[in-house]
Amino acid sequence: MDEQQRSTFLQSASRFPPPKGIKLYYGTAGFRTDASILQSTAFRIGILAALRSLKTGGAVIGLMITASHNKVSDNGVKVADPGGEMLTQDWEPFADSIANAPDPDSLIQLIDEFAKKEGIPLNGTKAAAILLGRDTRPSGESLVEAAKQGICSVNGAIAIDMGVVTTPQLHWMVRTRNKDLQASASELDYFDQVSTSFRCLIDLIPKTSYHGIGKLIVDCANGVGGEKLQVLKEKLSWLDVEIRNTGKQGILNEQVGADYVQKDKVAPQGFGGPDVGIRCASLDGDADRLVYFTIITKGNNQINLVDGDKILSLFALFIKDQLSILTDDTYEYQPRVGVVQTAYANGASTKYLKDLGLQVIFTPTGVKYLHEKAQEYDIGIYFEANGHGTILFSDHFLCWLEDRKSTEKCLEKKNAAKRLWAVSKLINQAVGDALSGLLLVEAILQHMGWSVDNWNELYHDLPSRQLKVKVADRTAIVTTNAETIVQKPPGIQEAITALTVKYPQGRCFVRPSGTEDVVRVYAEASTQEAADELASCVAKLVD
Ligand code: 16G
Ligand code: ZN
Repeated sequence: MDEQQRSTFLQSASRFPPPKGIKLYYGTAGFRTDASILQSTAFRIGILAALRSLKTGGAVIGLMITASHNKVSDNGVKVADPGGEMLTQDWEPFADSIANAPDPDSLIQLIDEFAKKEGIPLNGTKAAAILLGRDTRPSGESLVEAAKQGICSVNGAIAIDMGVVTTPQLHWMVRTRNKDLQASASELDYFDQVSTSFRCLIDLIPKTSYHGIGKLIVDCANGVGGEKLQVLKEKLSWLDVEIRNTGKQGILNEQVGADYVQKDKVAPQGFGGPDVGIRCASLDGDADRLVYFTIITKGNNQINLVDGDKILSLFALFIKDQLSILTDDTYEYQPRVGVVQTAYANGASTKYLKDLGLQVIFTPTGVKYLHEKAQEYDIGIYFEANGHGTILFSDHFLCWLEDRKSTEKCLEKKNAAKRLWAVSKLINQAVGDALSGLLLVEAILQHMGWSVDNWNELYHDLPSRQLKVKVADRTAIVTTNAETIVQKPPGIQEAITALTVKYPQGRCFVRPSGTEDVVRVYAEASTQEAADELASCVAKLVD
């Protein structure tokens, strides 16, 4: 790097000293910790994002400031690659090392070495562009400012601030700007695409089978999803949706939101007796997770949870139905459909999907792993039980579909092609998106004429239990086979297996969390008592 670049880095980096005595990690989904110690990380990851843009030939890169479903005093920094997917894992070690560089000199040295190794030009001859977004956390504004300073300290790099957006909106804008060369893909374009494709799916519902399915109430976790859903509601004025927990009163993620509802299996704040039996949904704080639920009885907050596995099952069923209208076994082109889950997927969902004749693959926890696997298919559908997931369509499949859509003579087949096309436009192919996912669920339920109970009856979840165990060093546990087998320390897996076989339909695994300093235990069995007992016995093994 030349002297001018070095002195720019020196000056700007000295304004953002790192916190003392704290080690920061990129983690499963970027850096995430107390917002008060993230200034230097936001600044440094701004630099990384600019380098990433230079490395990818000037592609637009995303930088999102969010801590998702964490408490409001936390925040986080994560990077989106040119396709809108998570930052390539090859760059995570570099992210860790620059975040932890103790002073500006060592930071500059690390950047210099990395840029040389990766062949990244730092002389200002190439342009770089970073889209910035943040959720509604009060700390977001100053962290975006720090990130901007990092970006602008790299020769040739510019920062484009998209303001307060959902995480999936930012990923979508990055993907759309790079892929469709729609240089200006904005939030308005996102709303247009999502609402147009949703309307298209509704218009394609055969009139004979159309049934109203009643009101939907949405818990927005007191986060960014509330104001964005309001925009969609105004565009789709006939959609019967009531929006709650928009953040005007309650606190972000506090006893609200998809993570709370899914983990604790209770209704969020602001929901109660009058809502019994009504179809409800919860988004998380940055609107990339979605679960549905119904309140069972008045007077308590117990719910029937319709989790990510069931959203996945609904999507997979719809896609399979439409594909089977379009092609039969003798058809020359058979699109490859893959369903991707993690070990947290309820065993009953996996059985349901396999019984549908679908190929089910498992990956470790974390969107980056599921997304990567789903990309191997013509249609890759992935979901975590926690409600994060999406559908990916290969370019090859979309070309074929476009052709079928325009040349098909049979109206039924033409409509099936149009529906799949609309799904590919509605669903956010960059990353799981609670808003577009919610509209797809609503469109499919309307298409099927299904109530939320009909949907929930697709299969019955096996009873399960999750526990957290605080241990001295969670990294001592090393897993393999998509986190289902403990490799280290020796002996633990044998003990888990010996306990598990005692329970009918027993399944159990342990893994170190990627976001908290705990080991997580998951157990499943034919009764709730058995699942609880298995989980607590295994928790004692790792304690
Ligand atoms: C993050 C991941 C989520 C995963 C969770 C696991 C992304 C965008 N988010 O929230 O996919 O399920 O971590 O947390 O990748 P854990 O490792 O603490 O169980
Ligand atoms: Zn989230």
